[in-house]
Amino acid sequence: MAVKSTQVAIIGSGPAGLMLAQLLHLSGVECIILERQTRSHVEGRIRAGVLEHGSVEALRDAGVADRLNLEGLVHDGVELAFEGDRHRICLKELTGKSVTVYGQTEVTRDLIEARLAAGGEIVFEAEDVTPVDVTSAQPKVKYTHNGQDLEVACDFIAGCDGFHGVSRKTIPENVRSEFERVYPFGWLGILAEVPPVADELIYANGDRGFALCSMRSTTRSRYYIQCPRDENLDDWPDDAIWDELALRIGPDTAANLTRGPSIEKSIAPLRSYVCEPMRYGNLFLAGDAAHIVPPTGAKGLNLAIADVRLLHRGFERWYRNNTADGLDTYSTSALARVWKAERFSWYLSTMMHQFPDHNPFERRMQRAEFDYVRSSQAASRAIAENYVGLPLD
Ligand code: RFL
Ligand code: PHB
Repeated sequence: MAVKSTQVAIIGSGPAGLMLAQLLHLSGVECIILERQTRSHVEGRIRAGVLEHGSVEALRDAGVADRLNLEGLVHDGVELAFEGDRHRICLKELTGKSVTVYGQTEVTRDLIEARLAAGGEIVFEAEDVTPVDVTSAQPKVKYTHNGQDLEVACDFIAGCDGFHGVSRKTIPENVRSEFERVYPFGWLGILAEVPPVADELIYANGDRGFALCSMRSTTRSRYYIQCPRDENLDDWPDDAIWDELALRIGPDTAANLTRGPSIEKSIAPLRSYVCEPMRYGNLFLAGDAAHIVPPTGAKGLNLAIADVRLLHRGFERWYRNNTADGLDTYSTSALARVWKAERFSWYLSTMMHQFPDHNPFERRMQRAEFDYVRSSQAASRAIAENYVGLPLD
């Protein structure tokens, strides 16, 4: 069996794995990325759209923000709407910070380009990737590529392989604790080459359910509507999505809605999930491999970036200063931040969706929460500071 060796083996080339590889490269630490999918599949996935202030800074510091600086749309506010009433959260005024609309697809492309330009390795279409001996000082990752059995010998493994990856399952069940809430609905998303309905994002809760108006650029819109968890995409021709979206955002906003053929449509179920701890021996989990948030708070991609910034600090201290302290505190420090993002995502999801099992009391609670946020600068600021992103530590 052919054996390669490196310092850090990274499983998964989503934003977590790619960003970690870029940060390690800048620190002079060797790594190899093993990715199950093809490059075009990884670059074609449509997912997140909003970058926190700290994520933008991190991408700049990592030297991968040339296009982000040119094409990213800086948003100083975001709108919440409840049964036709509207409230703008003034992010910039309340926190001094903004968010940037720049698709995860673009972040991924920029990071892959930077890695390949630096001569770094990404093994696409790696099959049967399996971490082994993770509690020993010489862990390995076995995999198959082009029909050949291969192995990477390393000091550490970074499990950045998303929610359905293999890394988390390597942690024995009696060692890991899992915390989960599955929501009784999903988001049906549509991407279209049409100008956005408004300059800023709108999160709307109405009688017919939640809707989100987002965008990728001034000419490309991304919209979502709440749908039953087991909804079938085939039941949603484009026209039906546009009609439903228009009803949910109300006539005033819908007057500015431009419709067009979908470039992409998908359904994502909503889930909150955390695995503790995020370390087992010399295996470290980062991003969706360790936690999932419902997309309402726009936190998933940002948490992935925050995790690998912390993990990179740990590796840097190990290789530069010969100390394990950053690696030893990684799981605890990352989880402290993860739980706050879980809370915010759960809170906003709970306020902004129609729950099939809610009774009129719970609906009134949502209304009261919205009215309180609208009337209180402190409550609006609490939303704003979470939305632009909490400090790394
Ligand atoms: P990823 O992106 O899932 O990448 C994991 C990578 O690992 C690979 N992989 C394997 N490789 C080798 N061997 C195996 N056995 C493997 N198993 C898996 C996969 O092919 C993949 O390439 O995880 P990562 O890097 O942790 O990044 C997390 C983010 O992708 C995710 O949190 C966000 O997309 C969530 N999210 C949003 N986050 C935000 O911050 N802001 C948003 O506005 C936002 N909107 C969203 C979202 C997610 C959505 N969906 C589709 C769930 C909107 C939606 C609709
Ligand atoms: C997106 O543009 O895909 C998006 C924006 C904000 C969210 C979730 C998704 O909260």
